[in-house]
Formats: sequence, C-alpha cells, structure tokens
Amino acid sequence: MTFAEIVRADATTSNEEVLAWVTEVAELTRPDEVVWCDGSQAEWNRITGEMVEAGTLIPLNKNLRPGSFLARSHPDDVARVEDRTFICSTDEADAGPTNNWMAPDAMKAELTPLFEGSMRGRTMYVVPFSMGPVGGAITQLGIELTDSPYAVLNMRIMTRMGQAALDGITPGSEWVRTVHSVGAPLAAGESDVAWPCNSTKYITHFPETLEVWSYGSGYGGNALLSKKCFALRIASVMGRNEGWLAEHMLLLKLTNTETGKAYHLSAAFPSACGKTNLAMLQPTIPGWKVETIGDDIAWLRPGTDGRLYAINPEAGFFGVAPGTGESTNPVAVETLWGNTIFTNVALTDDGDVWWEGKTDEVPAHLIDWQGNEWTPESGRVAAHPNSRFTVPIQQTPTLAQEWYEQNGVPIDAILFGGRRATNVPLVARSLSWEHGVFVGATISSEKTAAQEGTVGELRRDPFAMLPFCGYNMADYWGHWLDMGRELGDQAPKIFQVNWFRKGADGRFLWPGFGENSRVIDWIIRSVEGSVEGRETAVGTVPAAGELNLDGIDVPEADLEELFSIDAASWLAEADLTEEFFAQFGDRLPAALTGQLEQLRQRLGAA
Ligand code: SAT
Ligand code: MN
Repeated sequence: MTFAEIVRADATTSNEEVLAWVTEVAELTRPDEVVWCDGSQAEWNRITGEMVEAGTLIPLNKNLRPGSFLARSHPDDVARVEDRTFICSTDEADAGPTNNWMAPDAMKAELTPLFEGSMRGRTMYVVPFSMGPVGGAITQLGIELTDSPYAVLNMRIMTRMGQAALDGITPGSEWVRTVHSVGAPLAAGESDVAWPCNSTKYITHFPETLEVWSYGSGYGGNALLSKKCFALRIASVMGRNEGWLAEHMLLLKLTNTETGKAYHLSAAFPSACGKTNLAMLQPTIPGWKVETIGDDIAWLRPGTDGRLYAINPEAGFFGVAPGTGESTNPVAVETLWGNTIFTNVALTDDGDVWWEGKTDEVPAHLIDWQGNEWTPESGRVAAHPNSRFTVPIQQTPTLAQEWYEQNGVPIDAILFGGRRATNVPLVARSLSWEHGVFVGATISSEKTAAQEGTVGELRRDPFAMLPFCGYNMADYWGHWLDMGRELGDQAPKIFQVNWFRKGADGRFLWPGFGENSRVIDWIIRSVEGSVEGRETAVGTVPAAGELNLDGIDVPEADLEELFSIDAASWLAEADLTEEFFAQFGDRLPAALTGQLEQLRQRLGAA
C-alpha cells in the first residue's frame, strides 16, 4: 500500500487539504501505521492499555487514584528546551532579539533529514483538536501528527480533541498544522525503550504558514504542541494579524455575593510566582466567590459590544506537581482525584503518587521519578522539580460555567505580577492603558535577593511572554498599544501586583496565598469606582483604610513598606529598563520611551 492509501484507508475526513498534508508527512516520516483519533473513551482505554502492556505507563491504584497513570521520562527529557526553540519568520527582524531565529527554508532543510523515516516502526496518530469550544467566536482549530501515544493521551486532556474538531476543519478554513516526532525510529524486530527521545532536539515555529515542527523530545510543551507552540507562539502572530491577543494568562471569575455581580480578570506572571495557586484562589474574606476559568493561557478578542472577551483555549491543566499540597492549593489536590496522568513524580508503596510538598509527612519509602528505591535518607528529591500532572479542567471543584462559554467572558481587569523583593508595591493601578502596557513590558523578577532599597539584577519577562512570543517583542507591545486604542473607554483596567515584597530583615511583608483575595477585592472596587486610591509615581495604590485587613494582623510599619516608593531605587531601575528597551532599536514603540520619561519625571517630582 502507498502512504496515500494507508492515510485514506481509515480517514475520518474527506477534506482533501487535510488528507494531502497527512499523506505528505507520512511519506516523509514513514510510520508503520496511521491512526485517526476520535477522542473517545474507547480510544483512551485502548491506548492506555497498549502503553501499560508495553511498560511505558504505570497504572495507579484504582481505589486511591482511579483512571490514573504514571509516566517516567528519559532523565534528559524533563522540560522545555528554550535554546532549541526557533521562530522561523522570513525576516529575522520579525522574530526579534528575544527569539532564536532561522529562515524557514534553511530550517526545513535542516529538519527534513531528521524527519525522514523518523516514525519507522511506530504509529503516527492524527490528533485533531479545538482550542476553545468548537464553533466559538475566539476558537481556533489544529491537527497534531505525532508518533507518541503519551502525547495523544495528554492532548485528549489538554484540548477538545477528536472528531468534532476535525469536522470543523473545512476546505479553505484556517487551521494550524503541527508535527511531532520523538526522533527514535525502530528497526524491524527492535524493541522499544520506555521513553523514546533523541539527544538532538528542535522546537520550530513557522508563523507565516501556521506550522509547528517538533523533533526529539516527548516532554510537555515540546510534545503537546497545542500549548506553548500553538496557543502562544503561533497564536500570538495570528492575533497580531487578526486583531486579538494570545496571552500567558490565567482567567478568574469573581462574584460579589451580595450584589450577585460578576467580574472577570486575567493575570500574567512569570513562572514560580504562584499562577496556578491564584487560578484556584480560595478567598479568606467574605463577600466574594472565586471561580477558575484558566490557569495558563488566555485568548482575548474584542466582542461586538466593543469590550474585550477572553477564553481559556485549553481543556486541562498541565501543572507542576511539587509544592502542590493541602495547605498551598487544596483545590488542585481535589481536582487530581482521578483520570490524571502524572509524569516524573514518585510512586508510593500502595500504588499512589507523591511529590515534595504534597503532604507534610514524608513517606518512609517510595520509588523515585527515575524508578529507583527512595527513602527520606536518600539525599535527593523523590519527584523531579518539573514533574507534572495532566488533569481535565472539568474536575476542578471551583470551575466556572463560563469555561464552556462560546463567546468567552468580558474582562474587567488585567494583572501583571513578578517576584520582587523591592520597589514594586503590593498593588498599583496603572494610570492609563499605555502606562499599563509599560508595566507589562517591564515585568521582572529579582535574580538574587536584593538588598532593601537597591535594585538587584532583574530577570526581565515582559508580559510573562519572553519564551512564548512568536514575533518581535517590540511589535507585540505595539500591538497591545493598538488594542488599547481600539478598545478606548471599554478597555480593561491594568494593575501591577507583587505578593513577594520583603522587609529589610528579609521577611515577606504580605502573607500571600488566600489573603491575596484582599488585593483582588480592592482591584474590583477600584474598577467599580467605589475606592479612590492614592496616586503615586508608579500608579494608584490603596488609600489608608481601603485595603480590607479584617482578621489579619499586618503591622502598620509593614503596610507602609508594602506601598513605599523609593525614588532613587526606582530611578536606578528606570536606567535598567532603558538598557533593556535599547535592544529593540527603532522597533520600540515611542509610547514606551515616553512612558519611561514620564515615570522619571513623576519620580523626580515625588
Ligand atoms: O512544558 S510546558 O511548556 O507545557 C509548561 C511550562 O514549561 O510552562
Ligand atoms: Mn505557563
């Protein structure tokens, strides 16, 4: 049989564009078999069964963790590989100084010999998926071709995967083509290893033709191409071209329990700033019900009424396990009751999972993430620090019904945060949309603990998009500025938050976690106009008495420090921002240079 015949034999679409593309990739990669995925439970059962049989998936105890499995990766394939991630636009300047770049033709020439026969001895799965509710106003469709059954299972959790998505891909419509190979062909009779991958890795994006080609890794964002590759890098370019935004943001619904009025906010934080925890916030103050819509990615698009609407394009969480526990995130713990794929966590003696921070009490014996015996005396971690859970979002006890909403939710406020020991106050409302874009563009975390009043070396992560923006970051800021002009008065209000400010003695000044609901309460009241705030050089902060502190004891001096603006330190930071901006040359929007100058003037006047 020819590959054209193999592809068509079981094809579940008659779309010639899809059939031709799948055939072309099959002819290149030469799989043994082509399987069209329908997203059904039967398909899940079959693939998990095959993997358990092959020893590549460990079933967990059915009573403790029903429908759940543990996967262990190759020890060298445990995270995204940013230095192997490329944006392949025709013009290098379109990728910008913050991305690795290669010309599309040159990259295709480099990839072709790698993909040639790369699926030999394996099955190529055709995985159609929808990012957002099928048929929704903000939704986009894609197909992943992969030789990793692990990727298929994860894609079924992380996206709306299956026949409905494929049926939505009609001739002439826009959809994203993604190809993934672990790069480990099998010779006839050769038996497989537990986690096939290749020491050569390429995560490549072709924004002009809406393609992703990923080679050599089976892990996370390298293999689940719907996530960072499509939903951020490719979608950010689609958004620029089509007038919308693809953002590394969580989405929350907040309901005032007295008035019943609902608000929605989105928030961008660099990694290790508690984004998943905030997405599952349990308020400590009365008056608010908080519900989860998304924890990682938001797509935002102006609606017909001129407001900005957002969806979470994903259908699951791919969350970091370590640090997720009863005390830090009880909602996540509850969500993980079953139907979960765990990757690189430890296995308990009774067939359940464990990771650092899951429980206060450490088990006396485990099998660690590499399959070795482990005891607390082993002197190493039991779970890999980037070990993960993949779980359906519908299991979240705090899930908002709006996750299902075809048109998304209207956004009232956008939050930008970083991990800052100094300078940045607990919360500050931006003075304008343009100022808010400046705040997003200057998000950073301290590299080392900075001394009080001085600025440490800052790790810049503009809009928390540094590794995820599929085009020139300066053009991206320009697109944000344009969106603000289009939205006008209806634009959401932009806030900067910082849960991590420390005192001179190195102590956190704010308790964080559920207590962050007090900050959100102020943000919503600021949006409503029921608090005035106090204007400072860096934005509007709560005026005395406006922040609800009922029931917690934050000393007056700490409170003052949480909102103190040290002009000298901020001016020093402004110099670093100028240096950071300089790398973008004349692509930097003039509005941002203007915002920097205005900030300096306000600080001088302070
Ligand atoms: O591996 S993912 O890219 O999906 C998650 C992450 O690294 O943030
Ligand atoms: Mn993320």
